[in-house]
Formats: sequence, C-alpha cells, structure tokens
Amino acid sequence: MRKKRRMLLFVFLILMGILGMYQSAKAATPYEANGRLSVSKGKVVNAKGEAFVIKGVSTHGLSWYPEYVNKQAFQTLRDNWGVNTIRLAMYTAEYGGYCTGGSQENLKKLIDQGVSYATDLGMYVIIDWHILSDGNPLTYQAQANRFFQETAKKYAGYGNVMYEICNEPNGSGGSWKNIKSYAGTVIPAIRGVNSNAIIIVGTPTWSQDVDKALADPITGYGNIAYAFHFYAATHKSDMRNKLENAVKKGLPVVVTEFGISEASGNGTVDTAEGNRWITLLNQYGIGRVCWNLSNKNETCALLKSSCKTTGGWTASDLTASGSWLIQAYTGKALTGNTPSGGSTSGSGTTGSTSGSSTTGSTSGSGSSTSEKKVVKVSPKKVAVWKSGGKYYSQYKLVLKNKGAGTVNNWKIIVKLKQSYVVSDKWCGRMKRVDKTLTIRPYEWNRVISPNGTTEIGFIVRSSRPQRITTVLAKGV
Ligand code: IDC
Repeated sequence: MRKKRRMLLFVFLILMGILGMYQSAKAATPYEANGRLSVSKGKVVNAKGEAFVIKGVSTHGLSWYPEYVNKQAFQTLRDNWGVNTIRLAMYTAEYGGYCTGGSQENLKKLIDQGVSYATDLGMYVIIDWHILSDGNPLTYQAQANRFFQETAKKYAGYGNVMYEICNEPNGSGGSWKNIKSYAGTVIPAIRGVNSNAIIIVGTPTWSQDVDKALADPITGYGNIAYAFHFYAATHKSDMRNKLENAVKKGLPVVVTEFGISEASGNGTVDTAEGNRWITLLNQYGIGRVCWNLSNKNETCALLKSSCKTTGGWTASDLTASGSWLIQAYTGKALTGNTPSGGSTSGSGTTGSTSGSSTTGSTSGSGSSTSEKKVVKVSPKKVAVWKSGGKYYSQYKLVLKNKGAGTVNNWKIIVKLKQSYVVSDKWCGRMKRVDKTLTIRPYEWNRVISPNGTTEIGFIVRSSRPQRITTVLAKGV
C-alpha cells in the first residue's frame, strides 16, 4: 500500500516537473506578463501597478512602407530586438496622407492588420496620427475626431492599444493653446467609446516642449501622457535637462519617437549621445519608440537600403541605427545569421493568376480560387511635373472587384510609352522590365470583396512626357 502511494507521488512529481519545464520554455508575451497599461503618478504602469517601460519601434509612414506591417516583422522585433511595442505612423498631411488624398480605406486596413499582428504576438501598439507639415493639429481636427472615435470604438476591447493624437505640433499654429483645444475634442471622442486606453498628447516644437505641458497639463481625464521626441545627433544635454525636469516634477512622458541621426532623419549618427539619452530614459523608466522600421536610404532607418526582406533580419541587414538599437534594447548585439520570426513572409503572396486579358479589365466568373474574377482597373494620371530636366508623372490606379465572388489575388500590368524609372510607389509591389510594370498586392490588399476597391499609386520619371499605353488586370 505504502509502496503504491510512494509510486503515485513519484509519478506526480515527474508530471509537475515536465509541466514546469514546459512553462518556463514558453516565455510569456509582453501583454501576458503585464496586461493593460495605465498612467499612474507620472508613470506608465502595468496591470499590477508596477512600472512598465515601453520599448518600441515605429513604422515609417504607412502609405509609403506598408510592407513592414507583417507578422514576421513584428515577431522578429519582439524576439530578437527586445521590442514590446509597435507604433503605426499614419501621416495626415504629407503626400499620401490620411487627410490629403491617401486611401483612408487602405490606411485603416493597414492599421487593422498591424493591431491584429501585435495582438496575436502579445505586443502593445500605438496608433499615431502623424501630423507634421500640418503643424497645427486643429487643421484636421474634424477628421481626427472621426478617425479616433471610429478607431477607439473598434479596439475598445483591446487592452494593448494606445492612441497618439498628434505626432509633432510645430510652428505658431502648433502652440500648446491649440494643442489643448484640439485635445479638448479628440480626447472626449476617444473616451466616449473607450474609457481607459492610454492617450498620448504631442507637445509644441515637434514634441519637445514638455515644459509647456508641465506648466498647464490637461485635466479631467485619466491615462494621459505627453510626447517627447529627440534625435541624438541634433538634440543634446539642453533637451535632456528639459525632459528630466518635466519627469522629475511628475509629468507622464513617453518618447514616442527618437533616433540617433540628425533631426532631419539623415546625416550623421551619434551613438555616444544616443547612449547618454538611453541612460537618462533608463534612470527614470521612460518609455521610448525608435523611428523607423524601413530600408529607406536615410540614417534613421533601421534597415539598410540593400535589405529587401521584410522580417527575420540578420546582422548584415542592419544600419548603424539598427545595430545600435538592438544593443540598446537587449544589451547585446545581434550576432550571426539567426533570422527569427514565424514563417509567414507577409510581403505578398505568390498565388498564380490566369486567364487572358483585355485592356482595362478582364472578365470571368465562378467562385473557385483558381478561376478568373471580374476585375476592372481605372488608371488616372493625377499629376505631372518637371524637375531637373525630367518629367515626373504620378498615376493612381483603382482596382475594383466587379464580380459576385471574392478576389483572392490580383495582378496589374501597365505599359508606358516612354522609358522610365519608378521613382515612388505605394500600396503595391512593383517590378519593371523595360517599359512594362507588373504590380502585385501586399498581404493586406490582396483580398478584395465584391464591389470593393483597392488603390495603388506610383510616380515614374522619364525624359519625355509620359503616357500609359496598356493596362491589364487579372484577378483570381
Ligand atoms: C521623416 C522620414 C523621412 C520623410 C520625412 C517627411 O524619416 O523619410 O521624408 O519624415 O515626411 C520627425 C517626424 C518624422 C520624420 C523624422 C525624421 O516625426 O516624420 O520622418 N522626424 O526627420 N520629427 C523629428 C524627426
């Protein structure tokens, strides 16, 4: 009898051991470990009220670098870069901005994708209304109210989503008075549908003047923090003093943007100043989000322009900013060729297209995924300008699903009259061979529901005035 009991105890202990091993092998995600964040006594804290340090990476403008909104990218940041937060930067007024002709539908889809990948991975996400050339946040106040109300309602049940309502107010219109007046409608728009998400408010002079917020903070709402931005090759000890003073006096601050480049986003990088900044941030447990995840040819980009992959990066893919950041976030360099992240590439699919085509549209019917679908593409030349003796022609293509079934993948072929190079592009992966441009979707705009549309744009540079000679679209 006793022997049997001892045997049972033995088996029980072994099972417990196995369970323990399993649990320790599977580390908790940032959200599993910390839950909903809030602001308490000037600090960002986790669900248990303990200090929590946001370590984030910001996308570049969503209209311009949508390909980095993919799950593998975010997982790589989480697992190899020590990142717990993704900032989704949506420009409002620049070219392709939310309020200046960018496809609001596509931008919202990208935000949906970004939030869902971050949520699946247990990461935090900041939705950033990226004002910049529109220095005065009141310029697009009505649009911001609508956007934030809709978005905060959609994600009301998400404990990991935060809202940054005005990236960088600047110029005379970006005064603290105007920011407060703007926040006076946007905050209630969010709070009306979402009672406790953290809201981060930008500060004057490109989110540097936290002293203004300290002198006259926003009252009447909880879970409010203020933005502070720095670029280490430009901003040095004066700016650190300003930040330290505000934080010491109890102002909740999140550094929602920083880099070690110059403030232009380019020029030299200053790792020594960068380290001084990180020391200060660590001293006060201030959250920080680095600008930016892209391979743009600028020194603040974290990936080299030669890097064509959109996740699972290795050491050789990183710029000086990228390798410095990993060191700053994890305490060690990324070594060797150890790509990480799931197996989804996220940068589009390779599904085949089939069927013959006619200019402007192809038609077909049926619902199986390998059959042709009725899609129609309408090309439009939206602008032409001359610079440095070259012609720049900007085109917008609207692809519409005219059939009853869902389009699961598509391809557009555009032929142009004159030789050209593609100088800019958005919302599509593009490949040029001679005068033919083949456009394929990203993961987020691959599927088009019946009657739905997706917009794609590009700019070509040529020596002579340009025109489209043929457009073909295929959907499956
Ligand atoms: C920069 C981008 C650059 C882009 C430019 C204008 O890095 O590729 O052409 O914006 O759209 C900020 C801004 C942020 C800037 C960044 C670097 O919030 O949008 O990005 N910066 O200049 N504030 C200070 C620096």
